[in-house]
Amino acid sequence: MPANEVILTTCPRDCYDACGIAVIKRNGIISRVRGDPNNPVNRGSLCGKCAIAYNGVILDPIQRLKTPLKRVGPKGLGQFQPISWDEAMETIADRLKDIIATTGPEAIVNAHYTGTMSRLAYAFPLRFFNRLGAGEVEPDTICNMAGQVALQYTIGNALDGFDPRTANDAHCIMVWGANPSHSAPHAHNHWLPEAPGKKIVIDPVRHRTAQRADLHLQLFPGSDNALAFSLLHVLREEGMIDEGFIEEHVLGWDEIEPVIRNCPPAWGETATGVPAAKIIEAARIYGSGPSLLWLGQGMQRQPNGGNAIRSCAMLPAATGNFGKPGAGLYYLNMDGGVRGIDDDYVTAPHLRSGEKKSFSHMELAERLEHSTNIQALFCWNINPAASNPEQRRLRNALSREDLFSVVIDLFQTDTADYADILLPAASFLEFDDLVTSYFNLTIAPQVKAQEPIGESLPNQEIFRRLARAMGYEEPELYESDESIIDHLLRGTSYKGGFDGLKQTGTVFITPEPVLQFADLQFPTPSGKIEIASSQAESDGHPRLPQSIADPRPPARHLRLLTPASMWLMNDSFGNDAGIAKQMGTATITLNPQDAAALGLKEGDESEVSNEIGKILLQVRVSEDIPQGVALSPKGRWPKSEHDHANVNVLNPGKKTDMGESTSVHGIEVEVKPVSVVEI
Ligand SMILES: Nc1nc2c(c(=O)[nH]1)N[C@H]1C(S)=C(S)[C@@H](COP(=O)(O)OP(=O)(O)OC[C@H]3O[C@@H](n4cnc5c(=O)[nH]c(N)nc54)[C@H](O)[C@@H]3O)O[C@H]1N2
Ligand SMILES: Nc1nc2c(c(=O)[nH]1)N[C@H]1C(S)=C(S)[C@@H](COP(=O)(O)OP(=O)(O)OC[C@H]3O[C@@H](n4cnc5c(=O)[nH]c(N)nc54)[C@H](O)[C@@H]3O)O[C@H]1N2
Ligand code: SF4
Ligand SMILES: [Mo]
Repeated sequence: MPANEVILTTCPRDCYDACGIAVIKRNGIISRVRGDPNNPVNRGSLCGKCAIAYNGVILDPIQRLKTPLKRVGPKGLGQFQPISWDEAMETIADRLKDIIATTGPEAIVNAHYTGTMSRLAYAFPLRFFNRLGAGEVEPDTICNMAGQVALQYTIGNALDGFDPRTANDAHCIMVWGANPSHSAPHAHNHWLPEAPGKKIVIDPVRHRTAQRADLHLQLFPGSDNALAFSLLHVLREEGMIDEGFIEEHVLGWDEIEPVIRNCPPAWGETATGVPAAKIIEAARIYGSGPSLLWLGQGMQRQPNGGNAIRSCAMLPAATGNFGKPGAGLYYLNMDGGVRGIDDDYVTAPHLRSGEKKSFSHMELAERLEHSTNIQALFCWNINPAASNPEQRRLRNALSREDLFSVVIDLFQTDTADYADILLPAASFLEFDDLVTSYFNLTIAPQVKAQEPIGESLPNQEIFRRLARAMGYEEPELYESDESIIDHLLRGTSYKGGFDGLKQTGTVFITPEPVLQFADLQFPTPSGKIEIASSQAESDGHPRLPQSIADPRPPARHLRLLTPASMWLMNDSFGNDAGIAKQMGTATITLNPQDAAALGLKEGDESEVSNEIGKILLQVRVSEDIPQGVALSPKGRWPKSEHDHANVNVLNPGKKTDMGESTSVHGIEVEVKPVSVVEI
């Protein structure tokens, strides 16, 4: 073994960047996990959170789960005793067989999401659940389903956006409802500043990307629809509409145009809070494209988030910003399309005999309350006791004695505390896999850099063992990681195999930027962009996007935004001491005028409450937040916080207009000084 060794791997977190990582080993032991200096995206640095956590909690044998555990105390208290893998697998298999025999497999529910996004650890376990016939909590309803449905109606494809490399050809980049400075740090640090075009940010919060933009439109949350209509009004007035493109490729412009005519900038100002002059300026910049439109996930986590995305998607449609360099719309860049990675191969849907029964995350707490619905729950790659709405109700439901819970994680999270059987997952540094950024069109290797800590195992291996314990015979359930990785890579443009990828690190799928919708064929029923959508109509939605903004909260109420934290990755790393030190206590940021009206100043303790819960948060005061809005980042571990709660105790879990998805940025709260709170 060489004394010094560098292993190139990739960060598989749920992050736009998918950074290249160099693991430095000395005498066979990891001495440092750092950014790969040759990686084109992150160029040697990691974000602050991963720089700490990948050298902290991820490598910490004290914090990591090391053996399978079985519950010995009351649910929720996290009292466990170690058991062998064999005993764990037998216990789970016995219980599952019993439920299948007495009630049926759909009473076993699979909750999973993006704790890791490496292809196999993210998706291979679904082969097992397909074979089992388990029910599923529809994964994307906790994150981005409203936007997916809306774009599916409008352009027929939510999963293949513009290629970020085409930014060099763009006159304008509009970042609408995303905060790259937190959620895509290297896009913020490199991609955006290096792009030659003008940057426009549309966000209620004046975050660092907004501060650095040429223009920031600071709209009131939930008023994006109105802003889009008003921008279109200006584009029309200024002759910047591409009539020829509309004629050929857009359905419904004639129907929407009369509405747009009634949405002048002055109306837009009233509806959104953005000064009319800025609406005009933004429209002029966008309209003299080619222009890129990045639709963030934040903006669709609003009660009318689907309608907001449909409204915004009219901008590139009306201005012909498709099918040419420097033009396009981005929401996600997933695997299937141009990358050629066959996700169905990994999940093997053919193993399922009946139809999959799934329901929204917004219903999880309610459904879990009843044993007639759910008798066993699997949680892996997800921490719903921290991330889901109705936190108190969910915790109560998870305490149900007759619910059999299996949790798989690297750490003893809040969700893990409710497990009957808790299984230790290996970290991304401990097995080979593939990583694909959902922003850049890349393919990258995840490479084993050390043995799994304790007896922990990759998700894939855990579900192979479980399949064996269930007595399943389908060979798909036992296919090796190597074989799957090899198969997936063969479908892509990269021909060097996994061994080649390990040497090179991240590769782009083509040498030149991919042109989004190059043939201007849109995979909608008509083949055109459907501003007017019969599909939407037959699903019970309006045929056209609606121009109305959400009503402002009633007096003394604020709209609470809880977006990505700079220091946490969703609900991961909340248990890292270094990160806890950086973050300090949980805060709520208020506009100075709201703070003054509420009798609050910087550093005060406040009680933040609404109809479903309350939480104590330390007040920060900042002009970066508009009046009527409050900001408290997501992702703290409830069990490390006061009263075992994070901001999701305030989330009633109302569904969005489309996709039964989360409207977590649509919460309304009251904020009071703690001294006047009645005890
Ligand atoms: N208030 C509020 N709540 C939100 C949001 C918000 O904006 N505001 N955003 C929502 C969104 S967008 C999302 S995506 C969700 C995400 O919420 P969570 O699902 O809680 O997110 P993560 O922290 O990404 O991952 C969950 C767990 O996966 C574990 N994990 C990591 N790698 C592995 C692995 O290889 N195997 C296994 N078995 N486990 C692993 C991590 O340790 C972590 O405990 O939160 C949602 N909740
Ligand atoms: N550091 C860090 N990075 C992350 C994550 C993390 O937790 N931490 N989470 C990851 C995950 S799972 C996801 S889904 C992505 C999400 O990343 P983003 O797509 O950036 O989404 P959010 O962080 O939810 O919110 C982004 C912005 O939306 C704004 N917003 C809220 N409501 C509205 C509205 O009504 N209109 C408009 N225009 N803007 C609004 C918020 O003010 C916020 O600045 O980030 C990923 N990256
Ligand atoms: S979370 Fe994102 S920014 Fe941080 S290291 Fe991973 S990919 Fe890079
Ligand atoms: Mo997400």
